[in-house]
Amino acid sequence: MSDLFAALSNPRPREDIADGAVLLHGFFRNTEAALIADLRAIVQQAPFRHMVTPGGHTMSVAMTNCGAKGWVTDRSGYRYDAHDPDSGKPWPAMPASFADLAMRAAEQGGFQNFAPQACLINRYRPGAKMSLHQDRDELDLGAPIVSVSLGLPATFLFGGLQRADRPQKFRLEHGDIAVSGGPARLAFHGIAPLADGDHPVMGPQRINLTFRKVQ
Ligand code: MD6
Ligand code: FE
Repeated sequence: MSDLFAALSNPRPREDIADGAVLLHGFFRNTEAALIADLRAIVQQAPFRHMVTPGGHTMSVAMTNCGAKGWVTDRSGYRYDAHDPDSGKPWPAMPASFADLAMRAAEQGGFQNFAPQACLINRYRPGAKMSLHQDRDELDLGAPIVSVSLGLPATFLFGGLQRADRPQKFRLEHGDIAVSGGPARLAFHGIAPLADGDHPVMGPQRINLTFRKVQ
């Protein structure tokens, strides 16, 4: 499908959600097959696992990574690490299909030359959620975060710079990309518990890819 046709067949291709944050609905529709094939290969090398927070809670979201650095959490804290702690091996390389998509989406969000070093891959089964948080483990907060949704729809909670700011709700569907940077880079955000369902392409799950410049 051409980008033009995708745009014409999508009633709301672009949704500005905050100063510095935009949702690009249906953005990856024409590159879906390569993206999913590359995702499967990554997960074979570095399987999903439920990590433990510094506070000792096992996360309901299962995670893995690709790229030069991967985000990890354990009892000692959050950090970026070049190695998968489960295997001791470097994380799988970031495929061109991932890096190209992230760069094109960042450009649409107003951020030129985005070169992500890390891609955190989140897997939600029904009931899994992501509590409100800020992404602040990256040294360069001038770079945006690009977030790609696959599979079951989710409710994205997008708040302000204070944890107590009441979040707004946005629907994220298969093919949607969020770009958040600038004044929105440190906004609190999360994902409401995933509803039951069976996605025609991805099955009973939601996968989210978040691309970051780490250093
Ligand atoms: C998710 N996303 O969509 C979780 N972080 O499953 C995030 O935590 C996130 O969507 C930073 C920027 C965009 C995001
Ligand atoms: Fe986040």
